[in-house]
Amino acid sequence: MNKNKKQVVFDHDGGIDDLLSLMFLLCMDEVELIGVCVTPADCYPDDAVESTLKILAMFNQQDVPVTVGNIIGPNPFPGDWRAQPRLCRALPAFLRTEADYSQLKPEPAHQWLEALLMNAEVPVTILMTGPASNLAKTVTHNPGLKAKISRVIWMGGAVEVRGNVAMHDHDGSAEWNAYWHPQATYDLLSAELPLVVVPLDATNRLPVSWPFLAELAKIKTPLAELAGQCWAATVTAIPAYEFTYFMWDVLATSLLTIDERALTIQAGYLTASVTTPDAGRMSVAPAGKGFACQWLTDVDADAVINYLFELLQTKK
Ligand code: AGV
Ligand code: CA
Repeated sequence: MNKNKKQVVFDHDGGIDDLLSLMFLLCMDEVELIGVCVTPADCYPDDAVESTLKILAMFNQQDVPVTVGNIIGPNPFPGDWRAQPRLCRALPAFLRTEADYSQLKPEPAHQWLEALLMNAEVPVTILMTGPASNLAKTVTHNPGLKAKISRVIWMGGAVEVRGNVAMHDHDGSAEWNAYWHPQATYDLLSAELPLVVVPLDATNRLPVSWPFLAELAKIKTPLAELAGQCWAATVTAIPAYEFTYFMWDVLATSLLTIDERALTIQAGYLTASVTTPDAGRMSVAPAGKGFACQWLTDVDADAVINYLFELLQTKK
């Protein structure tokens, strides 16, 4: 363990921007990745595990343990979305790389996380870019472990903007990570961890736009090329009701190390609904009714993009 580096557990759910997030995280010199949890939400876990192991191998991180969650939220993601990141497995850079399956540990993610926190000598940062089911279960089961967590960054929720769920049992007010397992969302908030939520309010500023892709294409490193290929896969494969892919998870990941002047962070109280028709909806609540946390209300998109480009250029 390198005590000068931030100790980070990354819990993701295998989407294309989750995989991009793993690449960016591994470019950060100030971060030591100590484990990856795969939540079987917006992915098929076999795809997500293989792509995760291959990205770790690309960065020579074959010592990092990987686990898969066995908690399944009540509101499954659309199958087309879950299948979309399989495309990454077909890219030449992935096909050329060997996955080391000895990194894949047999215990379910939340059990692995509980043991990791129990044994942690220094507080751990937890980055989550999928539903919060593993951490919610861990801290509900063993609240004493909260002392071992220095910061939680979670991409999830829509606070003062509309959500992105379009399902027959829903009024559209929730974001998908919060909706997949509404009770986990509530449990995460009610644990009152040192939590920063990265909701759609902020990620809406960062669409994967054609000008963005054109700027990225000017960086001619192998990693920038690979990132461009992954993002290219997001411009068409989107079902009818939503045509824009955003840098949801990548923004949340950048919070690990970005200069905070790029961010507008609000402190207050949030709560979440667990019932239809607005399950997973997050809202601001008065003190006593909601749970203390912080959330991003806005972000300087140019500053974030410049930072991402910097990361791509400094590594390999
Ligand atoms: O709601 C955003 C979350 C992020 O963690 N995910 C995708 C990101 O990984 C769900 C999602 C919303 N819209 C989507 C999503 C879309 N059009 N395609 C795939 N996933
Ligand atoms: Ca995700």
